[in-house]
Amino acid sequence: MTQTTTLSIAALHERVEAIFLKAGLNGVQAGALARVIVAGERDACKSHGIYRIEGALRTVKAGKVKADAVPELDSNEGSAIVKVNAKGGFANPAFELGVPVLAERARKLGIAALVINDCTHFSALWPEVEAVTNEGLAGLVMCPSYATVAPTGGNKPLLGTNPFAFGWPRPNGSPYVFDFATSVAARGEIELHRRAGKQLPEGWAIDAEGNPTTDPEAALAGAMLPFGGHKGSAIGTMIELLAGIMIGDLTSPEVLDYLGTTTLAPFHGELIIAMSPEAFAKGRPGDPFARAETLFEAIVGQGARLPSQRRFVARKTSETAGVTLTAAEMEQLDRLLDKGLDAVS
Ligand code: NDP
Ligand code: PYC
Repeated sequence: MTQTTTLSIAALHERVEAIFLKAGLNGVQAGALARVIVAGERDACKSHGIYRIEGALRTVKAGKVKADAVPELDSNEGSAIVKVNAKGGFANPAFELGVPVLAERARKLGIAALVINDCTHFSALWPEVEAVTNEGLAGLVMCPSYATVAPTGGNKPLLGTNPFAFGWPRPNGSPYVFDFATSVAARGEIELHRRAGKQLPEGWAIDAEGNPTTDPEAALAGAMLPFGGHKGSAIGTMIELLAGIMIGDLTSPEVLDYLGTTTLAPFHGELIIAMSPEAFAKGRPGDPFARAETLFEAIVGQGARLPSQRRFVARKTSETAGVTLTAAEMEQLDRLLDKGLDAVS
């Protein structure tokens, strides 16, 4: 039987934060990174859990992210556009700094956007979209990545896996949240298949010659495919436009040029839009939250499940029983804590 260890969420957080502090990150960076990585493990999202620590440390060691960055808020008084410059650090502390002002502005104006510039982003988007729904607001979050996805009809990496997340607050329960890559799968999933020696499902990727492949190595050397053919390709392109070009930050091909590799976490910007359902529905019949519940009940009533329900079930289990890690994962955490940046190449 494989040996496992179960840790409380707080104990796992303490370990992960200690790893980042040992690696030279300042408190604001280490705390925010530990929160998002532990949330990934807690919610059984392995592709953005502790597996991401090494990539973050490699990026620090390569000098492509500033370990001591302190994000700066430009609240742009009265405007619907709030900006945070991450100052070359990770996106997560920049988001934490900007979200209270974003929420205050969206409640006042009905809609507001948070623009994060000059950040390294490796995490899932649902923690951010849930921070918006926790404020009683609907949220849209998106960012580019690096050129790893061929546009539909093409055969070379150009678009990023460009994640896209949406959240709707529900007064009496967990929010409605979806969050996915605009490629068939996140790149982290391909890497996890490679590490496990498993073939990919068909339709995820093409090799360097443009032929379909199920070999993770060939897929990493070739290109991933957008989800839903031309539809995912267009949404991925929209994200390059809105969360790259429109906010004056890097697009996925520019990120790859800058980094020269996909083994480091990507450096670019991020766009978060918050909307007040009450403000949009004002003067129209019906309560938007009650009407949304009717829609959700109809979906579930057909036997379908709402996105994020798997995560919320996993979260409940972790909150009561803790997070279970394999012996290899525990060894990885111990090694990273012991050796700091010397543990990564
Ligand atoms: P998945 O395909 O695993 O899941 C996408 C969403 O669909 C989730 O909200 C999931 O909910 C939901 N879902 C899955 N199956 C069903 C179903 N049968 N019925 C209803 N809903 C369902 O996501 P991806 O692999 O595309 O992305 C994984 C993560 O990677 C995301 O969090 C994304 O933000 C992150 N990512 C980050 C990038 C970055 O640059 N920072 C780049 C690319 C991806 P549930 O979780 O409950 O199953
Ligand atoms: O899983 O595709 C991915 C990814 C890219 C950058 C961060 N996550």
